[in-house]
Amino acid sequence: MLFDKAIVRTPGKSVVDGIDDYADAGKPSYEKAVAEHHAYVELLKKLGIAVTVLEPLEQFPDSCFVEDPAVVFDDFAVVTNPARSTRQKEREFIRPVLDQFFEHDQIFEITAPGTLEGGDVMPVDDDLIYVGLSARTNQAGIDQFAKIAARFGKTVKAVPVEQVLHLKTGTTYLGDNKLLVAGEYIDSPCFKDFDQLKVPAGEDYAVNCINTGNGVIMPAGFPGVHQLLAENGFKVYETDMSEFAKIDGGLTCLSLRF
Ligand code: CIR
Repeated sequence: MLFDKAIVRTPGKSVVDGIDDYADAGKPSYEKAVAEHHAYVELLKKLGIAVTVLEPLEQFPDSCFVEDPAVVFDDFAVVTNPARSTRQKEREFIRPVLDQFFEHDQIFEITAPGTLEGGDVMPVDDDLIYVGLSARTNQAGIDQFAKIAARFGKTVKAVPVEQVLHLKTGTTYLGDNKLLVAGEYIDSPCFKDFDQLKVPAGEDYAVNCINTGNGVIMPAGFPGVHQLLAENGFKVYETDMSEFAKIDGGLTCLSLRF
């Protein structure tokens, strides 16, 4: 098992107004989003994860994407500084939650002019973390994060994100040197030392997967990625993400895992 705890936040009715910079596929249905979220939580539980479910925050349409305002590891946590104004104050609501799991001196903060969102943070082993330099995460944010991570013996490598929202919208790490890659990260020199599992054309959304250690969770409806994961020896679990996909959200965005 790669993690045994997860924190999630139930979507509020305002989820229909979540930021949609990329998908352009209409507004999500609140009822369907809640049902999909519930199924996601149940699947995590079934795979042995202890899930903390937070109350909806109606004033923040994107607050179910709890991965962005914080980054968590076994021994420290970072409250980030989300770039978009409608998301910035989510940090104030995640801090008290982190206080339940971490000591005061294990919690750090990214501050202006630094911006950083958890969707850009991809740990690949115990001491290496890739961080996307994206529309949401700037160099000042990466520099602050790298200093914090260094205190815990971790090295940060910055990777440009040009065509997608966050780094993990384009690649996710499955463990054992296996990297699922799509679009701009296929054959990218940044990741040349990994065994690249290349997402077939038209299935880029499904690059955002979660390896729980007891199986890989992937979004429903992408047979090419399902086959790719199965061929590589992973037990695969699909869950419907249709409503979150409409506001650029993937599987990893919906939880903090540690
Ligand atoms: C946003 O644009 O901020 C949300 N609509 C989607 C956030 C997705 N988060 C993630 O990939 N970690």
